[in-house]
Amino acid sequence: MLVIWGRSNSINVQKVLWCCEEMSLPYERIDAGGAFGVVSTPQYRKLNPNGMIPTIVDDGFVLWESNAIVRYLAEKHASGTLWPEDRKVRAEADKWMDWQQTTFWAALRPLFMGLIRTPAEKRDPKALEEARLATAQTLTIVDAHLESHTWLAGDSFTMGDIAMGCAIWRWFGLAIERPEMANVARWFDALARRPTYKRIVMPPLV
Ligand SMILES: N[C@@H](CCC(=O)N[C@@H](CS)C(=O)NCC(=O)O)C(=O)O
Repeated sequence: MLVIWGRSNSINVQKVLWCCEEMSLPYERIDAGGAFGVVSTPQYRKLNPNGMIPTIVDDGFVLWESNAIVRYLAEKHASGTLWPEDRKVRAEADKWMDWQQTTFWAALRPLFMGLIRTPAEKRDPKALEEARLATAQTLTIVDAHLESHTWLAGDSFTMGDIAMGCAIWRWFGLAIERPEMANVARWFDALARRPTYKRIVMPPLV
């Protein structure tokens, strides 16, 4: 059986869990990272020398990097759905996955870490406000794209929505002021209607 290492409240672990649940793929999850530790042990470092989560072991095949894992699993088990068969649609999905990690999460992470993982007395209000504005600005790109697309890669739900969907809950789930973005809100509502998203991604942020 597929083994997934990582605590369930991690954005990057959630991508993998949600992907599996969308495909009804059975897995065993082992807590690691954060308060669970494990990631610094020599045994874990043999699997993932970065000491990060998630890591998967699939029939002896070890893989880390959340988006690479989602691509691997989607190609293996969900060709034609999460993994679009059309090369251009697949490239679009791929693009949003990379954008989520390199651009969107880079903007949002300081806000998320500041508000959720930092005690109130240690927060830097100026840095938080800068991150809030930078994230809102970055999100206008998604909002404009979703004006003419139902899902990120086009007409159907794909692996691109998985990566960005995990990140967008870190925006809508925060107690912050958010500018109105009708298309992002419509897309988020559609995600929130998926039982798998509700179960894996939408528990309160911790
Ligand atoms: N680029 C990596 C980033 C992995 C990453 O940053 N993981 C975080 C959790 S979201 C982590 O391992 N943090 C240390 C810990 O939880 O102990 C990926 O996408 O898998």
